[in-house]
Amino acid sequence: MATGQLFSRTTQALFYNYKQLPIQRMLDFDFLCGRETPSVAGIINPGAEGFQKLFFGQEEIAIPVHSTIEAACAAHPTADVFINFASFRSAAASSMSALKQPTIRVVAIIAEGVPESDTKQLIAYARSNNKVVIGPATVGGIQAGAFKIGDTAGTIDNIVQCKLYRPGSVGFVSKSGGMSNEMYNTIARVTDGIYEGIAIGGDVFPGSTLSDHILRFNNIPQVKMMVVLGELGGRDEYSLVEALKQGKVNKPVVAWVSGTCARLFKSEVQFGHAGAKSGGEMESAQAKNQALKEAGAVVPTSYEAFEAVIKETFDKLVEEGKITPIKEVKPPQIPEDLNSAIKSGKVRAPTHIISTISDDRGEEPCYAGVPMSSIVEQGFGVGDVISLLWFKRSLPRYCTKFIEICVMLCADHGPCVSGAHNTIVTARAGKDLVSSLVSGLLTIGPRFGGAIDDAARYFKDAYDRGLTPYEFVESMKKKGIRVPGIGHRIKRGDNRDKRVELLQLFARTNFPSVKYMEYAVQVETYTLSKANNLVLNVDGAIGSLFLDLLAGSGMFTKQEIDEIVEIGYLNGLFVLARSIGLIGHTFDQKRLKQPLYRHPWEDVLYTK
Ligand code: Q5B
Repeated sequence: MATGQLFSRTTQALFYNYKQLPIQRMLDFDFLCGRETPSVAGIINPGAEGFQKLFFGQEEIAIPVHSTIEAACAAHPTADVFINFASFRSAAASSMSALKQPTIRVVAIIAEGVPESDTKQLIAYARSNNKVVIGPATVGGIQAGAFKIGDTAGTIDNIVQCKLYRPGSVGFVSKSGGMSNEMYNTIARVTDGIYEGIAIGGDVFPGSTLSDHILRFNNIPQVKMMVVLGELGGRDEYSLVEALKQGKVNKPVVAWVSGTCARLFKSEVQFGHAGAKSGGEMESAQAKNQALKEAGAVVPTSYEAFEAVIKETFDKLVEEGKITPIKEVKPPQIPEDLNSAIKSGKVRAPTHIISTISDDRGEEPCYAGVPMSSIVEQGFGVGDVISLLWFKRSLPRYCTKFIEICVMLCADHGPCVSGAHNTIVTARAGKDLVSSLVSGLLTIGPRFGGAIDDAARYFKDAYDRGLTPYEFVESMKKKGIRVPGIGHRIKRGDNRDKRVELLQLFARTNFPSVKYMEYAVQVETYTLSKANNLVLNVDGAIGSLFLDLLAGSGMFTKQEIDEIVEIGYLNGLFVLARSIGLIGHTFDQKRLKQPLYRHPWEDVLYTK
């Protein structure tokens, strides 16, 4: 293992597998420490490329995302730490790829359950290439005031509490990541704090050992004393015992091996970590504590006494003048995320969107307050859903049935009408469903299918003002406006539109009143006397009948009816209905494998 420092205030890492929270925690730590550059240079998200937006203090930064380890290393040649958040299935392969990159020096493997044979290969490769592996099954490590791996040391509050935003004099190494958080706190209470802390991970074969890190700390001048937290199981602590015995460590080591309670159990006990099981006597916590003590480490009598001996050792170093207590600095305040501040009730923020028709936040989505399950259980139809989402109320069945009839009757009117023609041409140009549909929908307007709202507006105005059909039509003529809802390209007085007849029949049978429709029929009688094509068309029939529905259902105030007519809800019925046909025409053309459409020359008048 390389001697000395693993990290510095300029160390940058590549983060494998996009995990928003640990990356953000690293960047928050950077800000807290006053780093100038973010500690995450790039993210590797296999198969994806681009950028991820994250916060660096108050500012948002875009961190590049690379699809391969090779590409990330090439793009960030100074990033020498690889933080591997891959699952246990892919952690070994990705870690080996990273170790093989010349730019990578340290690999931290977070996953638990990496096969031991794979870990052994990683260790062998790392050692023979002078690289460092931290983990597997680790939270990582931290150099106070400089660099932090992933979730190490937990929340920002904890980091501030443990004074990890600035370096202290203690080198700490443990097996357990969870216990390292506890120890950062303990050490901060009784010393000037951590210089560097590493959790080597709880597997039987850790990538780097307790003694690897102690020997490294021994070479770092800023580290004045070391604290070790081992655990029962395995023999890792004995390499530290050997190092102590051989005099390779000349700074005080305070150590405790946890798991002394294992003796209270009659059979072999497996604790949380894969490596933490009581094996033979040598692997017991008692034996290891004894061996460490005999080798010269300061070993307390129990975990409870650990804090006191750390304090004693630190105070002694201060007394001897080997440690000069550092000047405290106040870390900057990390801006709180808006979401968590809102959640905790600390701030309020104006919303950017207001919505009153649906809500998907509960257990099931609701349309105008009606849950999906009720819609299904009560046998609601499309008409009911339209009445909830467009009119925000449950309309009587005859109304929703009328809406459904409108949708069914207007779903299509053959391939020759404007909308279908456009859709067909678009589909034959090789465009996709949405493009073909939209090109057809865009033809809906005042002449084609989109005259329903205007028909309702003009018929309502004329009827409410008591104009005779003659006065109405002639006043429109004077203004040069064609009566919306009147006239058709192929329908005639002697060839009525069947759809209009069906709608009228339904309304006469079911509506309490059809006064607006009867008025439209009188208008038609007058326009037919002028020209045989000036029939009441489907737009005019729907427009006038919807006025009757709104007025006769008793579900709308006069003001609401005026608003519906003014806003113009009713063309929506044609848009919705005709989408069904336009989608059908798109599929039809695709199914028939129709080639690119080209309009024939003979059908164009070329003139100057
Ligand atoms: N004249 C629909 O016209 C059409 C008049 C009028 C007074 C009128 C025309 C019109 C109002 C808009 C309307 C919805 C453009 C139609 C639909 C869906 C569809 C379509 C499908 C489907 C047809 C001949 C003479 C001229 C005009 C006069 C015509 N309309 N006068 N009020 N409303 N209607 N649109 O046949 O003296 O010779 O100059 O704009 O309600 O789109 O199936 O195809 O389901 O897909 O082209 O049903 O009526 O008649 O332009 O040759 O005019 O009649 O002023 O008089 P045409 P033009 P003059 S339903």
